[in-house]
Amino acid sequence: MTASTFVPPAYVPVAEARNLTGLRLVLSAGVPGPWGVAAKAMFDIKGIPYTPVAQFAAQPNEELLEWTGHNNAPIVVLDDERARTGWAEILFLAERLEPEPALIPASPEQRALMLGLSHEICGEQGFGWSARLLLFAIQEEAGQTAYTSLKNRYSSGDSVEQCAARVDAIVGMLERQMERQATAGSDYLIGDSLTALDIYWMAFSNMLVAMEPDACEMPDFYRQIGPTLLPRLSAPAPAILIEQRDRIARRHLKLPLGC
Ligand SMILES: N[C@@H](CCC(=O)N[C@@H](CS)C(=O)NCC(=O)O)C(=O)O
Repeated sequence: MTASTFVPPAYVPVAEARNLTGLRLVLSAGVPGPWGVAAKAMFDIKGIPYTPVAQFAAQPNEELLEWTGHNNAPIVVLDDERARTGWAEILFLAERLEPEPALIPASPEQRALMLGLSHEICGEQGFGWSARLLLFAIQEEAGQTAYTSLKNRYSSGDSVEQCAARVDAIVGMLERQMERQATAGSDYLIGDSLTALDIYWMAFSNMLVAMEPDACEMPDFYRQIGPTLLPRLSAPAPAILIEQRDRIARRHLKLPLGC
């Protein structure tokens, strides 16, 4: 076993997990991958029990691939249902398993806005994808090739400039949304209560400004993502968005978030 495939005590290895029933949640061990942090937070907020299973970031994860057909994280497997990997299908499963607290607004207008903005954070060409590709491009410029395999895994064909422009545009849009909400007297990104959108932003904002160690554990290299990306962006991380995610984490989750 190499250091990169050591299964930390909080996780169950794939070989064991695949023989279990119930909800299995595959997460990148030791790395706060934002899609995984968000999925975990949703199940935790709803009080849905799950078995955490280890994925190893940037590794082939052959056993996982053989079990689920996927090698990245998060992956959610409920009993013998199909493995779920997309942010939206994981959200809808969580709502189905435990409707309260609802993380998808009941009103169709708010629901459409919430899902659209969530795609802008989590989906292809969204904040997370674009920030990650920008990071890989900057690392390549500096002659670092450690993440080349991941770059191929997540390639979208976008140029560095397109990635930076997308990150700028999405962060600006979220900032304006939060300003409108604050003016209306809400401290949530949509409506006047917690939705999945607040959770996605909490998880993904670590790529701009890492949460304090007492709020979210993460390796040092992950804390360097924001300082690496921000000089390539047109503006500093908006304070209103960072304050909002800190508030969401403190109010709705048991801290520190672990990985
Ligand atoms: N399946 C997710 C995306 C998941 C994803 O991008 N996972 C990354 C998190 S940074 C990952 O597992 N990276 C490490 C790896 O690929 O080994 C979705 O499209 O909704």
